[in-house]
Amino acid sequence: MYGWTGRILRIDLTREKAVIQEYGADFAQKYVGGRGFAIKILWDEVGPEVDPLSPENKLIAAVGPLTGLPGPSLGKMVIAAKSPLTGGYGDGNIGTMAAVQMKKAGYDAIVIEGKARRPSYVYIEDEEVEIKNAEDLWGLNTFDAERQIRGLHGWDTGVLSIGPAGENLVLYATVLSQDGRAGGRPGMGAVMGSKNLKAIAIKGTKSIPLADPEEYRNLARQCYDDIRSKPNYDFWMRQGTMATVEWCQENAVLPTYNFREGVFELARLIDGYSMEAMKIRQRGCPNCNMPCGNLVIDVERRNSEIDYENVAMLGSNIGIGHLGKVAAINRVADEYGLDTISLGNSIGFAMEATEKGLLKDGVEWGDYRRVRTLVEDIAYRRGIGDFLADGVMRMAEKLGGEAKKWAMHVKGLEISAYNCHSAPGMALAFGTSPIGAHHKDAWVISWEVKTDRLGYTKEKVDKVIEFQRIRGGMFETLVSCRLPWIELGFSIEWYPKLLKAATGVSLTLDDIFRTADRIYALIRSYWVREWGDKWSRQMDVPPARWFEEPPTKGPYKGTTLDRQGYEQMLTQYYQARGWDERGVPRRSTLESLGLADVAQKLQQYINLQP
Ligand code: PTT
Ligand code: SF4
Repeated sequence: MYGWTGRILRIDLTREKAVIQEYGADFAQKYVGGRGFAIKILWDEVGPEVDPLSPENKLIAAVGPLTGLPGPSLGKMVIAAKSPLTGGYGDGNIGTMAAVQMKKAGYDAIVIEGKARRPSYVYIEDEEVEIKNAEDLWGLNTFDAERQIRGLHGWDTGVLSIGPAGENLVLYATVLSQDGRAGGRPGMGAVMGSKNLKAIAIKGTKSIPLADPEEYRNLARQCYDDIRSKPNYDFWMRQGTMATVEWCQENAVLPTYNFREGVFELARLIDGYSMEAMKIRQRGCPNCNMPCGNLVIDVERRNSEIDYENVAMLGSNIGIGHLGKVAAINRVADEYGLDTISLGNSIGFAMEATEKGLLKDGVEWGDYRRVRTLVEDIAYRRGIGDFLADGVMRMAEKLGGEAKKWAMHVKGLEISAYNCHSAPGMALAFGTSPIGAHHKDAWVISWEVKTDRLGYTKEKVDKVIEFQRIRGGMFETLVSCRLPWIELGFSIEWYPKLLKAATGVSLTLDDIFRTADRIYALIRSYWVREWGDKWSRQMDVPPARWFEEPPTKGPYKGTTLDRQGYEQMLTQYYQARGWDERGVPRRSTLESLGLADVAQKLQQYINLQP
């Protein structure tokens, strides 16, 4: 095979053994890579009996046929496991040298199971795999841990590490790399911590064989040139994702005060222009010629790499209108290894609970000093921090009463930074996202605000599915960054060409979308198997706040989602996907996607409709 390495490295931390598993072209073409490989392995090997924080859970790092090649924004990797936060399928996408090195070491996926008997890290150099003592690294933040590991193994080593949050099993602990790249929102860092695994360090020395190297080089050069020539390239290089703050404020979708409002009175102070005034430089993932990591100096005079989601969730959503302070909170979240989106949600929820008199010694809106210490308390599960460390779904269960109405999550994963009182299509995207409420699979909101914004239409349902196929399907399996397409209008037609030159395999976009549908059906089957007869379509419905509590400010003041309209779109979504009215894939759908074996197994857990 070309493009693919045809090899999966399996590491058992309990038995201290590593084996290489080979796979063939059929598997490669059926699941492509990244998320496709991850869900197939989890479906086959990690069932409902497995506690996500037990040695039996498997942590999967997976790349795709384009990852690591010299080409635009191809330095990314999927990190997946059964999620301790949601109990379902969890993954994230991180830009890191580890992705490139993994491919050069000759692996498409690394699967880690078991639990090391003491704090350890895994060092991989081509076929050499060592489980090394990490007692001296345990307790270090992610920046220091990575620096020490690279000091030992060379500065070109790709490193994925966790901080104290992962070690202390904070349910939204994430995995960090390169001082500010983060991936695995649904607790992939906690899964590493539960395995006593501080880090994965990887180096590869091989070249990646290509089907048509010359054609590939030509195409890659054209792609880089095309990206650089886009009209909004210069502005992107100035602000990156931070331009979204202004856009969200203008469109009244900026999450504010725990998603109560869509506009923030201090938005101007945390937007892309404020960031530009503080920016010292920019950096990004390997192979990217449109780097989006904006580095600023925070109020503690340290560097912090900020993106839109971090700033909205740790700024407007918790009432902090000072970018230097937001950046300082973001910096410590990166050091401790906490997902900023779930963190901003958990703090926002605690602030609202304090305001409502439900939480003693809580935290007030906008109280930077208290938040700064609280983040540390969360990472070490100290005092009230322990309560926040489990995420908003569990916080609401503990508070009881009406609290679940304003616990902003879907399936246990906290909602990312778009307020949807007046965006039904985006609400559906959050509701049906395969990992819980994340925007990565279908960011339809930018299209929605330009169309029939308040409508509950089939067109919106189709748009959600179209985006899920491209974003959640194509980009998460190839594995490549989606931002050139979204932000600069780089055409998706390039990808089948790159794939053909790299692998020799001709797949049209429609072929790729069919694979995406297969992966979606498999992920949905995974969720249903986990939940069994407790599964219901209510798991695809966003929190009551958006249906019942209208915002009090901005152009969409007084607007809420319409429950009937939402349910109607959800039914249309299920029909379009070939799932039944409960949101369970039909037997015929699974069979037509080449998943007859999955149908057979799923039938043991829930009655499948034909
Ligand atoms: C992603 C989520 C996002 S989405 C952001 S900002 W964004 C937050 N970033 C965090 C961070 O930083 N530190 C931290 N401690 N926690 C964080 N949590 C949040 O995680 C990121 C970019 C961005 S910036 C986005 S949109 C795109 N996401 C992609 C994706 O999902 N798939 C893909 N094929 N390409 C993508 N390109 C873009 O990558 P999760 P990164 Mg990320 C400081 O991980 O779990 O998917 O959640 O990986 O390398 O940092 O790049 O406005
Ligand atoms: Fe990484 Fe940003 Fe470049 Fe995407 S655009 S590859 S996230 S630096």
